[in-house]
Amino acid sequence: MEFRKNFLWGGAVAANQIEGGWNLGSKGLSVADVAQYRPQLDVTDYQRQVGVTTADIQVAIKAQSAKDYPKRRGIDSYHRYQEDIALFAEMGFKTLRFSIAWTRLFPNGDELEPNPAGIKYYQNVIKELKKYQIEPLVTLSHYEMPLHLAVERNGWADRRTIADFVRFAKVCFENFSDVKYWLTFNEIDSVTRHPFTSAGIIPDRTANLIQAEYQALHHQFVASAKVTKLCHQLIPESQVGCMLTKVTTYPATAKPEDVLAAFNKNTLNYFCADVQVKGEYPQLIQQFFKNNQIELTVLPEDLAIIRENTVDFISFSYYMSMLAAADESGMEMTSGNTVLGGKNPYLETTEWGWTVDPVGLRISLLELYDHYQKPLFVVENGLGTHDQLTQDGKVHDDYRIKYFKSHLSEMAKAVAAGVDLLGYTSWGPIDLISASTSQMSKRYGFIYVDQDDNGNGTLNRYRKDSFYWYQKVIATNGQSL
Ligand code: BGP
Repeated sequence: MEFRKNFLWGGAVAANQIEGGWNLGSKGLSVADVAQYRPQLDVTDYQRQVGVTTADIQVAIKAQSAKDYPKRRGIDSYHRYQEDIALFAEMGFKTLRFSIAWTRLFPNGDELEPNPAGIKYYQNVIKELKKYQIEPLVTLSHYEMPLHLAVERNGWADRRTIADFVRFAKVCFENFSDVKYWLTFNEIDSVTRHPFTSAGIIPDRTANLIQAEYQALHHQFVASAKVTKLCHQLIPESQVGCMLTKVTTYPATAKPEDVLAAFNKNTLNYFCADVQVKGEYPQLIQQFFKNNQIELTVLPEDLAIIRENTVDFISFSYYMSMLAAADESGMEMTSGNTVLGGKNPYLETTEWGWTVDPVGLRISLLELYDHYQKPLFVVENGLGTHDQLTQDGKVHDDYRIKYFKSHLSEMAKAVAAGVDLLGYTSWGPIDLISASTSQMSKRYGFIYVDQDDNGNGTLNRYRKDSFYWYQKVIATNGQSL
């Protein structure tokens, strides 16, 4: 097995989980800035975000406290990006996946002119990366749409958001034109799992939530196709990818009814890729819409835009697999990455109940490549744990090394089987605020950040044992695992 010569090893972060500086440089509030820290949060609540109400948002807008809203403080990368990038460079990163906070460039989302301070900030970040020959991989939208657009018009459920997003993307392409790799929407399929953070939809005032979610998704597909076209025009050598949550579902038993249940879940999981890679809505999803009384407003030109502007590569997050059965009533359930499914008795789970399934990564790579014959990019994968910082500033995270070893060796087998893989970015190479729980104590990093769930700590950075392990993996292009 050999990874390609210029294989893009690195890590992935999102603006709202690292930057902090939520009100600096004229930044506006985003949906992430009002996501509360709720340690007892049940993941099924998070999935539907039933807890998000108009009243909550009004309280959050007024609040100045970053204690209750930990994404507002992040890990202070807004001020410390140079130090963080130097650490990534020390590990030998070839790429860093990060996102642009829309609200730094357009505080409300619908202004006509961008905020120069926001542009400057990301130009500095990109300059710093280039200094170390680290290729930026930029996500345009990672759960951080302007709150104003959510409050004023239910976010992506409103067609006008397409034009605002295209304006934002154009500013990015014009001002960050030495970025070659772009992703449009992080885990685009998540709109139907957490509609507020993914699409700015406020559930308590949405009459037909399912309908609004699929309409929002349609608008995102159109926006994604439009900005793909624009990116290719403005940056001719650019490569634009879609980004999916890959959760492979296995049948709970060999019973044909269970196999069918797994097939149905996987088909839904593929739907967003089908639209963005093949350029059309699959027949089965169209029938699903009819069967569920979902009636989308689709303009005639939408389908042509989607058809003519498909993506160059497919990127995805991979954390786990799940089980499905025809009758799930008596089944032990598990959840993770805001997906709910049956628990697999053959696999272990993390402290947060996420199933650990390295072979599932190989299966995902093989399935996706077989389905679409497009280059793939693993842009998220990792283990969230509690870590212990020792007196002498070390973190002995052999469990993390074990996790990565098993996943990377399965990934290598997929490459050996013929999968065209562009790169691998682990999730959260530096500890950051968790997306689903807003906890700091759920750590993914090779680098430890001294901060607790309440925002106490020096914010100093420490190299964990896994830091040196990953450094060697990159130096040997994956030969030494
Ligand atoms: C993905 C998101 C990331 C990230 C990751 C881990 O769904 O794209 O933003 O946070 O999951 O999830 P969590 O932070 O909830 O552990």
